[in-house]
Amino acid sequence: MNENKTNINWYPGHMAKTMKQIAEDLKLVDIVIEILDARIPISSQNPQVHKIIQNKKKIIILNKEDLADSKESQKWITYFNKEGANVILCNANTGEGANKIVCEIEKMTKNENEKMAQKGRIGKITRAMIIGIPNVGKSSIINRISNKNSMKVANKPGVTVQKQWIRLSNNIELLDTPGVLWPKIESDGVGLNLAYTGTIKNNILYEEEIAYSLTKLLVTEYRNNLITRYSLNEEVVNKILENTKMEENEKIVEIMNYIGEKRGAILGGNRVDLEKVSKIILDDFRTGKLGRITLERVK
Ligand SMILES: Nc1nc2c(ncn2[C@@H]2O[C@H](COP(=O)(O)OP(=O)(O)O)[C@@H](O)[C@H]2O)c(=O)[nH]1
Ligand SMILES: [Mg+2]
Repeated sequence: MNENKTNINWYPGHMAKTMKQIAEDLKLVDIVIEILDARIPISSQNPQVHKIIQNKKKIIILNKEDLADSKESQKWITYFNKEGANVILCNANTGEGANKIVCEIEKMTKNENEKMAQKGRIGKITRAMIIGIPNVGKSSIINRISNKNSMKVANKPGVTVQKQWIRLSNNIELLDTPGVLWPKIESDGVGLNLAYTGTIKNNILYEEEIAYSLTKLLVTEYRNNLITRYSLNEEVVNKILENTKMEENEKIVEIMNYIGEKRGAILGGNRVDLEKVSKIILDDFRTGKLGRITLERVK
């Protein structure tokens, strides 16, 4: 459970190796539990995941739901349901939602188990594994589950490499190591989403650029969250945004300056410390102090 968090360098050889490992683990399980970040469900999904898991039964966990906009999360649930996945909203920090995993697996396997029982085959163990890109909360969820169910089962016959299984119920077991997928930065938008959430440490973009883009987005989609968090005067904000003499980017910087003034992020000569403001905005977003925010919308 101590796989590298953020700084995995995904090079093709590493991807191939990961793919192979996950493919091997997949042979041992009936159900795949894919963890996504509820704030960025698409950007936090490895686009090759369908290829990797093929037609295994799938549960999608929208994790960090405490940080996401509830009404958008509901839309995402509908979206993934339409794709045929069972969806669970989860906050791995409190464990909320994690308890639904067992129920969901039971629902999914009920028919099959009943059919087997009719043929006299009872006691089949359903096995599941967790997959997802770094930082979406795979380890937190596994920890949550294993604290409650400390009974571990090891060394299945026929399994050469020793696998640790966490027993979730009489007939459900979870592989205790997750499959770590790589994030795929297919577009600037995806790269930014992964940077805002701190999912990837972005070496290409400066923190100020990330904070600038996030502020721009928040000004449009979550203006009240900014106003509330930094006690901004709504009229002042609107005046800046409606100022026809300013370029779009100047307006955003002006909003950041305003936030800096409010937060006392001031350098000598009364200049606003934009580096500090950027850190404040990003940190407040990532820790939920800016409220529940979903960056990716169902189209
Ligand atoms: N707010 C919030 N933070 C979470 C949640 N789940 C995980 N985290 C945090 O996200 C970070 C990455 O979690 P981790 O379980 O290590 O992710 P992994 O890399 O997928 O195993 C940690 O700082 C966790 O505390 C959640 O549901 N809500
Ligand atoms: Mg982990």
